[in-house]
Amino acid sequence: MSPRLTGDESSLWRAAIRVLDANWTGIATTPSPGLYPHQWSWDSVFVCLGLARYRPERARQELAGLLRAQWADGMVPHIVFNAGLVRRGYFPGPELWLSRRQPGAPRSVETSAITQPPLHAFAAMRLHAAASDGACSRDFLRWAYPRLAAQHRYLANVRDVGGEGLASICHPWESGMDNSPAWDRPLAAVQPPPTAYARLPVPRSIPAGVDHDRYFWLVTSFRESGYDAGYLRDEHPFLIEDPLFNAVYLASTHALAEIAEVVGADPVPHREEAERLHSALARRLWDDEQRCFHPLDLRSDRLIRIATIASFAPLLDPALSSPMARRLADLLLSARFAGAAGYPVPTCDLQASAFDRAAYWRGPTWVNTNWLLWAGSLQQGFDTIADLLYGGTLRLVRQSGFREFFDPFDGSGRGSHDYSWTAALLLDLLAARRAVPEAFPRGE
Ligand code: 2M8
Repeated sequence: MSPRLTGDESSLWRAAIRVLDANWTGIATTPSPGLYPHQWSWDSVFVCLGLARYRPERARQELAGLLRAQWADGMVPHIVFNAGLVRRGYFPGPELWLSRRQPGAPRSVETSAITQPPLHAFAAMRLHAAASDGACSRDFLRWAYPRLAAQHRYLANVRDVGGEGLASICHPWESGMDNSPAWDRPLAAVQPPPTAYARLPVPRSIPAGVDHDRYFWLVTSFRESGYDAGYLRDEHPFLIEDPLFNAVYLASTHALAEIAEVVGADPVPHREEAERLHSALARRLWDDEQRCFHPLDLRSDRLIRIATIASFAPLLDPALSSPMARRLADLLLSARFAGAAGYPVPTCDLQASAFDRAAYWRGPTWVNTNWLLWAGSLQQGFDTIADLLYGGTLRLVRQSGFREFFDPFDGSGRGSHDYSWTAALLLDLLAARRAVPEAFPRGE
C-alpha cells in the first residue's frame, strides 16, 4: 500500500488541481490562461495524464475534443481553435491555416493543419489503466480506437516519406520543441521569397526576423498545395525524422496494440508497426559516434548532430538495445546534461554553442520532457535516473510554481504562469508513488 501524500504534497496536489480547473474552458484545458487560449494537442494529452489520476470523465472529454477535430485523412491537428474567442486571442490564429476551406477538415471547429507528437493512444491506455469505472472506460476506448488507429495510419501513409517506417515532421511546431537548435540548419536552408508586406508585431514565443518568415512560409506553401501529401513528399523544404516524435509514436503504437485487445480488435498490425518503428529508429537515427539519437534531415540526407533532450526520447522504446540504453544513460548523467545542471534536465547540451539557459526550447528545463524521460527511465529499469527526474521535477515546482519552463541552473521559473502540463504531470508523478485522494470517484 503506497503511503498517503504528505502535507506538503497535499498542498501541491490541490494547487495543481486549481490550475487545471482554472484553465478548463468547459470543452478543453488551455495550456495557459493568457498566452495560449486554445486547445493544443500534446498539451491536452499531458493534461489527460494528470486528469486520469482524479477526474477520468474530464480526461476523456479532453482527449475526445482532440479526436473530434481529426481530419478525414486521420491527421490530429496541433491546435483546435476556441470559436468563442476573438480572433486576436492568439497569433497565428485560424486565418493562417484556413482549415474551413479544406474538404478534409472538420466542419464543427477550426484547426491548424499540422500535427504534434502523437502521444494520444499512450494516454488513452494509461487513462484506461487508471480508471475505476471499467464499463465507461471500455466504451470510451471503443469510441477512440478507430480514431487513434486512423491517426497512426495517417502517420504511416502520409508521413513516412523516408519509406522505412518513421514519420517525418514538416514544421518545427510539429516537434513541440519549436525553437530547438536542432532546427537551425534545416530552417536556414528554407528560402522564403522576399515579402512585400510589413512584418506584424511578433509575440515573444515566435522567433523574430527571418526565422519568423520561414515559419509562416512553410505553412503558406503547404496550404497553397491544399495540404497535399504529394507536395509534402516531393517539394516541401522542411522534412525531418525526429527521435522524440518517433519515440512517442512508438510508445503509442504499443498502447494501440493493448487497446485493440481491450476492444476486441486485432493487435497484430500494431505490433508489426511497433517492430518496424523500433528497428527504423535504431537504424536511421542512432549516431554511433556521438552515442545518442539525432534527427535525420530528409532534404539534406544528413543527421543533425546536436544533442538535445529529444536524443534521449527512445528510452521509451521497450525493445531498445541495452548498449544504446546505457550510452544514453551515461550522456544524460554527464556534465553535458543532468550532471552539471542544478535542475535537470536542460533541453539542450550544456556544452553546445547554441545552448541558452533562458531561450525557449534552447536550454531551459521543461516538465513534459522531464516526464517523458522519467517514463523512459522506468521503462529501461533505470530507477536511480527515474528518482533523480522525479525529485528534480517536484523541486522545480515547489520552488517556482507551475511555470512553463525553468532555468536549469537555479530553477527560477520562466514563460507563462499556471501552465497546464506542469500541473497535470505533477499530479501524475505524485499519484505514481502515493495513494491520492479520489476527488470524483464516479466521474463528474
Ligand atoms: C509552444 O508552441 C506554440 C506553437 O504551437 C507557440 O510557440 O506559440 C510549444 O511550447 C509547444 O510545444 C506547445 O504545445 C504550445 C502550447 O503550450 O506552445
